[in-house]
Parts: sequence; C-alpha cells; structure tokens
Amino acid sequence: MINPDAAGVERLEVSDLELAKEALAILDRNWLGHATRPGRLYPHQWSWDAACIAMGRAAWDQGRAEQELRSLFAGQWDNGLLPHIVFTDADRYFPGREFWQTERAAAAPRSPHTSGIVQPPIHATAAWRLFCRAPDRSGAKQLLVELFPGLVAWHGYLYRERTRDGEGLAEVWHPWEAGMDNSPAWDGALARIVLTPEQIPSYERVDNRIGDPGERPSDFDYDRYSYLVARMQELSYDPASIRAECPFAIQPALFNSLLVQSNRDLAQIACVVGEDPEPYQAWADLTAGALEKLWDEERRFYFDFDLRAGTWVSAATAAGFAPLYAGALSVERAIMVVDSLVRFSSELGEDGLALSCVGHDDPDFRPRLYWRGPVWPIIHWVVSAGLRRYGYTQLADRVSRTAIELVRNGGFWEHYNPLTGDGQGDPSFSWTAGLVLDMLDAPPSAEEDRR
Ligand code: 9WN
Repeated sequence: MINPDAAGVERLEVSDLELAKEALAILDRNWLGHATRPGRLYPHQWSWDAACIAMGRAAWDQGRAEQELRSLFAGQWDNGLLPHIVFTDADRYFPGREFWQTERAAAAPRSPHTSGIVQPPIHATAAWRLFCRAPDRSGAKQLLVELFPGLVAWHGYLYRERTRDGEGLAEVWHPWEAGMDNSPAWDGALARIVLTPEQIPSYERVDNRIGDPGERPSDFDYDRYSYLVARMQELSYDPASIRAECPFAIQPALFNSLLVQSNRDLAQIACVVGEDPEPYQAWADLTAGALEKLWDEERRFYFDFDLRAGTWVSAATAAGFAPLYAGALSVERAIMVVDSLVRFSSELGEDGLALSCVGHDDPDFRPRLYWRGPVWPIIHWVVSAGLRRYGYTQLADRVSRTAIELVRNGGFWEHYNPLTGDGQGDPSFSWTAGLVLDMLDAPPSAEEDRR
C-alpha cells in the first residue's frame, strides 16, 4: 500500500510513481509475514537483499522496512556474525538448514535457524538510509537505538575475525560471502580445491530445476560451494580455525568498499543514538586506506586479493569500481578507474548505459550466466553512487537511470542481459524492487540536510 506521506509521492513523476507502486507490489508479493524473500528461487531471508529492501521500502512502508532489519538481526550470532540466510520453513532451496548444521557452532542461535557464513556489510548504510527516509522519524530513531549494538557487534566481528595482520581488509571464506557467487574472480581459487569423490558431500541442487540451468553456476562450482560448507562444519564454524585452514580466502573490493561506507553510516547512527562515533570513523579510515592493496598499478584497476595465492585474482570484474563508492581514491586514480567503464558498458535504448558484472573483453564473459556477465542492479547502484561522489553527476544519473529503465521496460528481474536488455533469472525479484525504490528516491531527505 502506498503511504500518502511517503517522501517519494510528491517528488516522483507520474511514470516513476507507477513504477514505485509496481516495486512495492513485488515486495508485498514476496512478503513472508516477518521478512521478504528475494524471489521464488530463494524462499528465505537473505542478508544483503534484506538491507537493500529495507532502505528502498522505508519511505513507503516504514513498518515492514523496520521489520525486515529486525528479522535479519534476530538471526545474529553471539559472536556478531550476521548470517547470509535466516531460514523460514520453506524447503525448496539447497543448501537448506539441515545442510548447514549450524547447531555445531556454539555462537549460533537455536532459533531462528541460519546459515553459517556472511554477505557484504551494507546494513548500517541501510539502517541509516531507512532513518533518513522514514516518515516517522522518532519510530526510526527507536529502531536505530535497538539495532546499534547489533551493528557494532557485526562490524566488530568483521574486524576481529575477518582481518589479519592488522590490515583492515575483511576476507571472505566462501564465494557466497562475496555475494557474486560464480564470478570468474573465484575461478583460480576454486580450481585449486581438488576434491576426491568422497570429499564431495552428497547434495541435490534445486536452483537449476526451478531456474534456467544456462543461467546458474556449474556443478563444478556447487561441489566446491558444498565442500567449503562441510569444511566449516567440521571446524564447528570456529573463525580462528577457518581463518587458518579454509582453502578459499579472498579480500574482495566490493565487500570492503561497502564496509567503509557502512562504518561511516554507523558513525552517523552513533551520533543519533548518543554514542561516540569515533571508533566507526576510525574503522572507515582504516579500511579505506587498506583498499590500496587491491590496486594493481600495471592493470590500472582494483582487483580482489587471493590470500592463499598471495596475489590479485586475474579477472577484472565490476567490483573493481567499488572503491569509488568508498571514496577511497585520489581524483587522478578515479579518472583511471572511470576510464575502465568502457570495457564493462554497452549502450542500450536511447541513452542507456548497461554495466555488465564482467568486462566484455574478458574470455569468461557470458551475458546470461549469473555473475559472469549480466547486469545486476546492485552494481549499478554502487557504481552510480561512486561516480556521483567524484562529481561525474551526469554519468551517475545515466547509470542509475539505465537500471530503472531496464526494469520499466522488462520487469523486476534478478539480472539483465547486457547486450539485449532481456530479463534473466527470477522474474519477480525483491532485491531489484528495493534498489529501484532507493534509486527513484535518492538521495534520502536527511542526507540532503547533512550537506
Ligand atoms: C546463495 C539471494 C542471493 C543473493 C546473492 C546471489 C544469490 C545464492 C544462490 O542469491 O546467491 O547465497 O543460491 O545463488 O548470488 O548475491 O544475495 O538473492
């Protein structure tokens, strides 16, 4: 239902208002009663999807936006880990809660059931944007008061368990943690995991029965995804043991860039709830500085760092633009990064500029294959915000408008073909709806007040 006091109602043109209503209808269709499922393929609550849904929905349906975050944080572990999935009772998904066996972890809650890994930390940003957009500011302040300890524990977990050598860069131990599941960036690390048939846990995929197998990761990937989960179970999800032994350990540019901004937003939240913002600003500065490690001077672009190989990953992905979003570059460096956009861009429609998640010139570029080529709204959202930060206002508008037009023309798909604009993956996708609402309404009103 449209809230007549929603900030966007007055601000939006009629056609955008119609689109916003469609986005809200998608979110309502995927509403589970306590949280929003991403879509038919994904019947539980996912971490970074939930954050984007909450910030997009805030101006229109503050109640459900707040509930979305509360529900996610209900699954937080005692050690601060914010799980990538909070499970519902639905069973049409692999790996379901029986496969994760998180009861082996002392820190995991008994209820709700959760997975045992994380996703990119965009939650403090979501909570802050929710507050900035909320029609009922005092209710939203109450939410910030409630969430603040959980957000601090979540970031605290990342700095305590996911950084090494005081470096300030968080690492991921599973491709699902980076959010870009079958990105070619992980090919080298996954190829090094050589498995005997006995080491591959027995499992049955659901995703390639519900979805088009031509748009889903390979069995080779799933064998390794499952193996990595089984390995973490054997280690009782103990972070120190996983850090020492996990064969997959990557410091990703997108994950860390989102962390920088989330720390800044956590500092804003601290001010609102009467706490000291300094520790979170310090985390932001630490990680922003550490992103320098991901810069490859030869290739003039940012690459995720493979800790086990001791070098950068070889594939250039759109994650390499994320340090713009973090504001972690000099203006000279930003010019070089923006120059790389051409490798990722295709012109679509009248003025569209579609950004694929992998460069078109990459030998592994596949326009339909999930994180190996399609256009993802989250990438447009991050790149657009990064360009805006560095003063490329027109380009930034073009990038966010393109995502909006892809949706207007084709519907709320999970991802889009960068060459044709056709929708792919799940056709009624909540994450896309949340991000469209956010982009239609950006910037939130209180952020404007701050300038
Ligand atoms: C595994 C829910 C999630 C997104 C991820 C996306 C995909 C899951 C899957 O779907 O991952 O977490 O089963 O493929 O890659 O970014 O959060 O939408």
